[in-house]
Amino acid sequence: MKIGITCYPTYGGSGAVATELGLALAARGHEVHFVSYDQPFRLAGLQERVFFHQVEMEDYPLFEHPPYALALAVALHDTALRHDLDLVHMHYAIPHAVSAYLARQMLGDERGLRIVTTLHGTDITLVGLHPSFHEITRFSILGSDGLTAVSDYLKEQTVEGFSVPEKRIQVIPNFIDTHVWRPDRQPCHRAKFASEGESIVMHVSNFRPVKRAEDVVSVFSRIQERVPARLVMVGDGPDRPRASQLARELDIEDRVLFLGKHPAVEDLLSCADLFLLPSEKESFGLAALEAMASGAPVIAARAGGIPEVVEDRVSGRLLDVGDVSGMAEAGVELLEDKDLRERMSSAGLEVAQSRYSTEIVVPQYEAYYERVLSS
Ligand code: GMT
Repeated sequence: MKIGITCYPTYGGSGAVATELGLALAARGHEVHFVSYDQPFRLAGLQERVFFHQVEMEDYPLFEHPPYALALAVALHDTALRHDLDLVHMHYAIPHAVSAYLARQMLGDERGLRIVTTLHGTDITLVGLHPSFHEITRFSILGSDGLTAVSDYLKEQTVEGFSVPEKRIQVIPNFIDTHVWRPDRQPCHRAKFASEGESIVMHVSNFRPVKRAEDVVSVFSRIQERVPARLVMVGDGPDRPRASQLARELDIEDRVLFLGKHPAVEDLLSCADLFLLPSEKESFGLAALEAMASGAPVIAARAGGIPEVVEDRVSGRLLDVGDVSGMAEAGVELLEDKDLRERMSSAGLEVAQSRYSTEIVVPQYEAYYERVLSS
């Protein structure tokens, strides 16, 4: 197949999944064309059958808000025409599904370009619900030929919030390359973050308010009062300054390391003893899956689709959103009990490998594409 893929190229789960999907599809013999305003962050180096087309934007003074959706539609139209694409796969509905719809209209019916849209999270649970986006989001997702959601939770939210018929949405979960995300990954940076006898607690996110980064710091603050530990915060975003300010206020600044954006998070997660994800909303929680595949038990909020990935008391612990003391208690219990930690680590690894590996999930997308193309 000849497939176009559009995603947000910056740091974030939807861009990571879209890129890994494209690379895996190309490795399986398909031709993949990424179309975006920048090269997706995980698209490094050259790979056979993989192409990148940058969306060109005119910097015109009248455009206080440059119309990216239109420029993307033109780029999708152009790529579909020049490379004879069979389908375009849009990751995150806003504005990508709208641009794909426009590109298909511009191509005309006889060209028969198919559109698959994957709903990832706040396109449905937050931004898409806003009155300024709700109707166009509904229109464009209903106008897609195929619709996938990354969890049952997100499918339910789409049915409820956008009156999309249930049977129109196929759940295909996120996935990770278990050869890359693994507990025995080398080099291990452990000694850079903690001294002998200290545990490493980790958090990876884009530090948006939904991630509750300050809860991470508060939970850790209570943990380190009882267990020698360090907190490694990976990623960047709007709430990072508040989280680091809180670490100062709690007088644990010297025990918390803010690494910022890191090009190889897989090298970091394999040294984590515990992963914290106290998000308020999370349609799936790709970071939790990456932690599990890296052998780190997860303490997370019982929010959104997280319980579909992390099983309470099996691969980690789930607590109510904002239950800082409960999360800290669970963290201390895990870090103090090596057997419990190892049991949860093995259980998480097992789930990651048996349900969420590239080998298991990518064929689900291929089969879905075939269905869409033959419908
Ligand atoms: O939905 C967003 O705001 C961004 C998006 C992203 O690009 O990281 O996150 C969502 O998609 C990820 C990949 O499918 C999921 O793992 C995240 O849980 C989801 N984020 C939220 O639902 C907040």
